[in-house]
Amino acid sequence: MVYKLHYFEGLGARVEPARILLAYGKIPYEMVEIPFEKWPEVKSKYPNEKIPVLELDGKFVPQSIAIMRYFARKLHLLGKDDWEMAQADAFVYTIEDTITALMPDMLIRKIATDHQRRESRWKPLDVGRFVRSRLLETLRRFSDAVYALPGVKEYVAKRNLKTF
Ligand SMILES: N[C@@H](CCC(=O)N[C@@H](CS)C(=O)NCC(=O)O)C(=O)O
Repeated sequence: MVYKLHYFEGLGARVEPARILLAYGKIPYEMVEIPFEKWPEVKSKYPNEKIPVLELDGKFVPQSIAIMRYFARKLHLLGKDDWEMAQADAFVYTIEDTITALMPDMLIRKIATDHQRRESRWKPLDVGRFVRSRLLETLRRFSDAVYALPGVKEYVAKRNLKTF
């Protein structure tokens, strides 16, 4: 049994935390990388027609946060008590809000149908507001600390993923 992570090719905000957890835990896995142009052909095989998806023994788990929490639980990183867990959850949902706000419309342009593009809830990004926010500083401190962890440091150093 080997875990498989399904996602687009490249450095994706919704899959990278799972890869970092896998690197930290030294958990073996395979990437199933889907080229953008193949996505319309394969999307219906995924439970929510979205990726990332975690596969184990032919079974699928969608939703990036469910996937991250699965590995965080295995690695005892969910928090030592209810309060710490709530704090970790607050952090996760803040990051999720940020990803949603920052999701580049480039991705939409690459994979969406005309109809999806018209219906898209993606709005032009207020980059200035994000850059000035305290959140950015907190995220920077957090990512510096995570990137310095054993396992993660080595993974990040040899990571060679193109950005979308
Ligand atoms: N809430 C989901 C969102 C997943 C999602 O929107 N994935 C995008 C890529 S980041 C996707 O699959 N887009 C293709 C599509 O909507 O057809 C999660 O966190 O996994």
